[in-house]
Order: sequence, then structure tokens, then C-alpha cells
Amino acid sequence: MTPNPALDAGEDPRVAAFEARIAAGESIEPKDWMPERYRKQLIRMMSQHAHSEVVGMLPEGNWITRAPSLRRKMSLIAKVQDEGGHGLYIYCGTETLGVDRQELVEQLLNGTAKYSSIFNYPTLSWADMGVIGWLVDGAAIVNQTILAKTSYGPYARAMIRICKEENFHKRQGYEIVATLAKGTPAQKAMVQDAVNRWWWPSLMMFGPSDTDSPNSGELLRWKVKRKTNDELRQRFVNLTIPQVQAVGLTVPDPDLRYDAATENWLFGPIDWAEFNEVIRGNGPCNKERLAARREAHEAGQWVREAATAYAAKHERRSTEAA
Ligand code: BYC
Repeated sequence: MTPNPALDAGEDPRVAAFEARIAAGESIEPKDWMPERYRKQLIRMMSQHAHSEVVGMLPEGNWITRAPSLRRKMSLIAKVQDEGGHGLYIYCGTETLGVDRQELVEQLLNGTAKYSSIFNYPTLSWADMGVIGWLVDGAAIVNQTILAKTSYGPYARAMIRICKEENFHKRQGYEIVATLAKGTPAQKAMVQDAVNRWWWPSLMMFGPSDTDSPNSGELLRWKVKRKTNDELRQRFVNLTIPQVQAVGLTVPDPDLRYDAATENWLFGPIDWAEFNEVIRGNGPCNKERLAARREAHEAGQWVREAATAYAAKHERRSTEAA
């Protein structure tokens, strides 16, 4: 791929050929020609996604030592490990666009890259582990099942595998929620409190409303996104409210009502001022999360050095043997 931004403006015949491939539903692969802007948008979106998976390990990692049973501890460890794997998998996918992973990690650590707003909220009780698995992974599944049909091949394929694991995460979360919801009054109160705190941030995960989403138009045109932020948010609410009712809980929204005409659960206004503060770095835990990532990165320096030395040794040996 030889990017030529000067020609992306419209006179380059490769642009028309690219647009035709997108229109025909073809998958774009790393060695295919693509407009520079398409490449940049994918790097932005995929790297933010990878960062979200890695930062997403922190709120749940916080509860591994306090899980109430060995079974719960094993599931939580496996889930947190899966999130780390998703991050690495998506960083690899991003590298197919010709960007260096080190550069992306630097952007996360110096605060110039975004990651999902949801991970800037604290995990205050064990019930949060259930509610994160259920609502946060549930929201991720709604978003990522559609991304499995995205036009960039490596990203689409990554999503297929990731969604399978997210389904397990969601089920383990819902099982925790259902168990607490039919437990003692104190357990039910604890899980209701967790739903109250995570409900609105989960809806914010889908991004700003369509009228305020600067990237959506371009991403939809290139079939990177297949549905708008609001469409996916509505789908999540429609899927989730029956689950909330099934376990006898409620969501903190006095305006929630079922609209038979559209078959949608209509919800009240989202606090976009809160969302904007969180994505600007001023959420309850932004500073704590970045500090933890920086510390982990520094502490892992020797591992990266050892892995590089090991790879170099193997390369040398295989060259000598050849
Ligand atoms: N948080 O034009 P818009 C997970 C930013 S991992 C922070 O609508 P776009 C999981 C947006 O980046 C979940 N920032 O953007 C992991 C843009 O800023 P820039 C992560 C947000 O790209 C572990 C600006 O707002 N999932 O689920 O069209 C455990 C304007 O927005 C957020 C993904 O990353 C947000 N919530 O649409 C459990 C999925 N929303 O970059 C679970 C892939 C928006 O212009 N990403 N912004 O400075 C996407 O699907 C899309 O990028 C988004 C945003 C729907 C998130």
C-alpha cells in the first residue's frame, strides 16, 4: 500500500475502485490499497479498542483476591486474562495497518489516546463483577457482533473470536447477578446498587448520540461501522430490559417505558456532560487507571527485553542452521 493523501481527494482512480469494493461488500485486506483516511480511522478505532481491553482488566483485576469462592475466582481470573488477550490480538490487527505497537502504547500512556469511558468508574462491591460481566460485556457483544462484519478483514476476524469469549463473560456475570438477586435482602440491595451505578455508563459505551458523532458518517460509508451508535444503544436496551425483569431488578430510569408501536424500550436522557468529562480524562478513576498502566509498563520493561533477546537468539540459531 502506498498512501497518497494528495490523490485521496477524488481524482485517484484507486479511490473509485476501493469504494466499489466496499459497495460490493468485499473485505479489505492489509496489502490492498486503501485511502489514507480509511487507514487512519481504523488505526484510531482499533487502537482505542485494544487500549480499552487492556485498561478493562484493571477494575475487575481489583476483585480477584476478594472473590467469594474458588469457582468465582477461577472464572474472574480467566475473564481478566481473556481481556488481556483481546487487547494483544487487536494490537496485532492494528499493526497490519503499518503502525508500530510501541507508538500506540505510548499514546495510551501519555494520555493522547482514548479508551472506553466505562473503565473510569470504580468497582465498589463484589456485585460489580456480576454487573460488569452482564452489562459491560453485554454492551460489548452488541457492538462487536456488528463489528464482526466490518469491512477491514483482520478486525472482522478478530471480533468473531472475541465475541465468543465475551459471551462466556456475559454469562458468568449474569449468573453472579441472578444468584445475588435471589439471595439475602443485603445481597439483593448490593446488586441493585451495582445496577444503579453501571446502567447509565453502560449506555454511554456506545458513544455520543448520532447527531454528535463526528466519525460515524465516514465509518458507515466505508462499512467500518454497520449500525449507528444510537441504533446499537437501543438494541442493547431492548435486549437487556427483559433480563433485568427476569431477575427482579430495576434500572435507574423513571422515563423507561415500552413503546408497542416501535417495539422499543424508550429510555430517558443520557447525561452527556458526564460522558464528555470522562472522555476528557476527568472521570472518577481516569488518573488511577493511567497510573496503574504506566506502572505496569515500567515494571514489564525487563520482560520485553528478555523476550527480544530470546527472539534474537532464536533467529541467530536458525540463520546459523540454514
Ligand atoms: N469512551 O464519532 P464518535 C470492552 C469518542 S472494550 C471513550 O461516535 P466512533 C470490554 C470517540 O473515540 C470496549 N471515548 O466515534 C473490555 C471519538 O473521539 P476521537 C471498547 C468514546 O469511533 C474489557 C469521539 O468520542 N469497544 O467492551 O464513530 C472488559 C466521538 O465519537 C466513547 C470498542 O472500542 C466511549 N464510550 O464511535 C469488558 C469498540 N465513545 O477518537 C468489556 C470499537 C465515543 O475522534 N469502537 N468516544 O478523539 C467503536 O465501535 C466506536 O469507536 C465507538 C465510537 C462506538 C466506541
